[in-house]
Amino acid sequence: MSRYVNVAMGQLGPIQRNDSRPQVVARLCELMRQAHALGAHLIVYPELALTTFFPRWYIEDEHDLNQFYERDMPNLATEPLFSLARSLGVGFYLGYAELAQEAGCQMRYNTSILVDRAGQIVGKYRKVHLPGHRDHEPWRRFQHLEKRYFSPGPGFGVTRAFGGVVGMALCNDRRWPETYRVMGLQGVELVLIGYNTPVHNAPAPEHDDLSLFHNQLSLQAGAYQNGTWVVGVAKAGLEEGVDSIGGSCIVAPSGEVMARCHTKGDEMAIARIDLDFCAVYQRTTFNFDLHRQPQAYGMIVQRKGQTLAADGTPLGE
Ligand code: ING
Repeated sequence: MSRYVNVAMGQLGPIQRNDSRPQVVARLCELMRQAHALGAHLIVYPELALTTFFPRWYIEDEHDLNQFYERDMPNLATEPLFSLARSLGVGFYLGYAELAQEAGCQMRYNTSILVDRAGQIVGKYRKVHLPGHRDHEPWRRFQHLEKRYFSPGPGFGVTRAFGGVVGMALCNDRRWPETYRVMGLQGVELVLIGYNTPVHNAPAPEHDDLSLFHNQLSLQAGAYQNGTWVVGVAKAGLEEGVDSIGGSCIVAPSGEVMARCHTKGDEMAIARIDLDFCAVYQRTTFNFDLHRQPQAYGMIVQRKGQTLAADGTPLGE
């Protein structure tokens, strides 16, 4: 008897700076209702899905910065989403900026949670790969200050939920093969990834025309090379003058795109996911126990960056 999960993408269009959390939560609830009408068990929302993508600004005032973070989850603003989840029996993945108190210290994380069909938080992830930069770089059309506004999380775990093994990642994580492999080694069958990806990448503008391609390539590679389902969901469109890609899609363990969104606004699309299909790849081509050679991979963990180039010059960042 196959283990099916009906998974919906809850893609968001832009969230402008002055859009209130109640306004945004109402949009998330509308997407959940649409997903429920088509039989969804789970809906995946984007990264930082409660606010505008504020790392695009250099914000000096800590009080101004803190307004983009959640201290508690659920909280007053998100409670309607949790209670709708409970009443409809639809779980969700939600990305948000987390302000945490750890051993008396205030910590900031780019966080996602996994909520089950009873509306209970069953998993929490803190983004490991923080792209961008730490200091104000006025030469850029817009900033990307995730290294300033967040601390990296401890790693990639998995959660038993929705009848299978579910993992989470956030945005830039999807570009790094290590993300999927660490979860693959834990038997992941469904990886959920929200993202905010500007079309323009200031350090490498020649990538801009390929931003949708690189998004899909990363999701497909991660899925195929670990025999897992991967769901990538965007916050898309023109947000505070910055255009971000759409490209939300659901990728099968074969690497095939099974469902996608086709707009850059709020859009729900759904796929019937067969978790048992993972075995078709995890028990054959990507049978890690049979085929992997960890003794050959030591460099992957021992080194952070590349060594010197052949001519002895240090390689760029
Ligand atoms: N955004 C982008 C992402 O990795 C980026 C940052 C864009 C990196 C384009 C490289 C190229 O999709 C976030 N939020 O990580």
